[in-house]
Amino acid sequence: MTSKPAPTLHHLTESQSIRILFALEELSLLHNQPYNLKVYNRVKGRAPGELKNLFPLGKSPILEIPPTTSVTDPELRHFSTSPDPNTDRTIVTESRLILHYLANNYAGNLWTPTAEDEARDAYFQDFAMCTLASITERILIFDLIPQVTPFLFRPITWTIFYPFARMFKKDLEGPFTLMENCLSESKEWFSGQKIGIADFCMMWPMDVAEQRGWFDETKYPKIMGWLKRIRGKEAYKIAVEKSGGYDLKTFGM
Ligand SMILES: N[C@@H](CCC(=O)N[C@@H](CS)C(=O)NCC(=O)O)C(=O)O
Repeated sequence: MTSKPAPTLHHLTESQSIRILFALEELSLLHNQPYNLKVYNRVKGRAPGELKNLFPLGKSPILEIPPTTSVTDPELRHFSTSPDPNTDRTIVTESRLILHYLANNYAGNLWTPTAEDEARDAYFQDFAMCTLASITERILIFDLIPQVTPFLFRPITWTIFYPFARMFKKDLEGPFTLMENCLSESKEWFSGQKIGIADFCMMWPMDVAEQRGWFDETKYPKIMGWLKRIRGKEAYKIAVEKSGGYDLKTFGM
């Protein structure tokens, strides 16, 4: 496949941008598609202000498409912004939209599900970004507050917030059971017979849950098998190596 001008990923350490980095590495290894990477370190746990020069929200991932690249998806213009009127670069934000952009413009049919798996792939994309991520993010707040509280006050915040974290962790049981029941020998990916966008989407909430110890692998062996398949991929290993840090226990703090 002929490669296109390299897009640039603006990546924040210890962040969900890892799935875009992983996808770009897959494209680099399998399609010889080059990309540029700019890594930003977290400052007191947050994104540095300079990301706001690219997009007003200043969150990562941000994918910058060089001006020479034609945007085949006209809808994207609507969701993108070009803060510098002198450049015609396209800025793409929102992880799932970026993954779709990469799939439509660089991946050929690499991540296109079979006709039979189309609905499953679409379902698990939304499931990962909405259902699962909203639970993991809720738990994360209650888990992180005691962790970032000054040492002296930590027992107080822990006493207040831990019961909420424990209560919300129970909300993971339903989604995990559904996920476990959907994986099989013939459909070992959330996208179905082959890895696809749903699998990239699922990585972040699952990495958070597993790294922070909210996931019991003995109860959900098929999900653990999926996680190991992802982590065993060359592109994933390279992505983690290049990411500048992917420790979701400490978030680099
Ligand atoms: N909905 C966005 C979320 C982006 C987002 O919240 N990114 C986090 C990293 S996990 C971030 O940049 N946080 C830094 C901050 O809020 O200061 C997406 O799907 O890409």
